[in-house]
Amino acid sequence: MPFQSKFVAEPKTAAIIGCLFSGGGPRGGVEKGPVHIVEAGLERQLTALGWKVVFNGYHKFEDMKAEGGPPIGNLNNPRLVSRVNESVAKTVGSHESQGYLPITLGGDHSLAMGSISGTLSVHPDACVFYIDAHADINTPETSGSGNMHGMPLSFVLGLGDKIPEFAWIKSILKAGRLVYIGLRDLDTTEKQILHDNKIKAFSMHEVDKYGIGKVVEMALDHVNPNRDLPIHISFDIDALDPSVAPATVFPVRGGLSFREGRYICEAISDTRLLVALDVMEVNPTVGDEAGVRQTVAVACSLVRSALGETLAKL
Ligand SMILES: [Mn+2]
Repeated sequence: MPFQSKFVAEPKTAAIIGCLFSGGGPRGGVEKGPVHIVEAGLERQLTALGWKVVFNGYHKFEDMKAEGGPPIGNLNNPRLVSRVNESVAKTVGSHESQGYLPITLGGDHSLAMGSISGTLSVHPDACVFYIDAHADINTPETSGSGNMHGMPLSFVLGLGDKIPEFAWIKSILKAGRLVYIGLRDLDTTEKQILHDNKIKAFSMHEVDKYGIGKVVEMALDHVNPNRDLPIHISFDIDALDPSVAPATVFPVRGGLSFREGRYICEAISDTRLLVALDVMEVNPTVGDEAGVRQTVAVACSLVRSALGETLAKL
């Protein structure tokens, strides 16, 4: 069945937002992810699925200077992360307000702060499927590392102390509109945050126990019981097992299979409610060339499955 969404205008148009950014993580390399994904032929692959594709070059954020200023807690690069994400939020929001489907390619996962904020600026009732090995929900107060790719959700949920630098984040995601799939490596502080805020999470334990089909259905029942709210998918490539997607900085054993990852995208695509997709943390500087090529191909495949390529109803 070709892709359809209540929220995407005809002719269906995908906007590729390639964010060459690694300032939210501990080391570089991940800023090269989008170039590899685009050069693998993503535009052509989406065109073959019947999409118009808008790609206005990469976002390099070179004009963003954010040096100096007093430290903000233990945060690394807080001003740069804030400005980059404010810009990403505007870009994502402007595409969605035109009826386009933005595909935000990272880069490190701090970019979800911007992409999800952009979606909420246009669709305040949107829900978020966060597909990740990690919870990315530390607050500046609970983070041990200060790396902001481990915190985007605490910002979009409005948790933790308010930081003036991030006052541009105005649309707040309700905890009941967030659901995780694929978790398997959480800090104790993050488990507490999930518990305190009653956030629904389907870890790999639930994927094993129920199977991916049932898990996606239960996740939809939780965040989108009437199947009428817009859906934003934020997919960290490290949700997949390292044997499937090795080129990422924080691989964790026991992850989603290739088919499980694709199934999540296919099933959400089937709801006709998709408004935005992120694919994050592909790092072409990790591992050997074959592993990078495989990870990039898998990333493209996830995008295609969210945009209508499916094994259902052949
Ligand atoms: Mn992540």
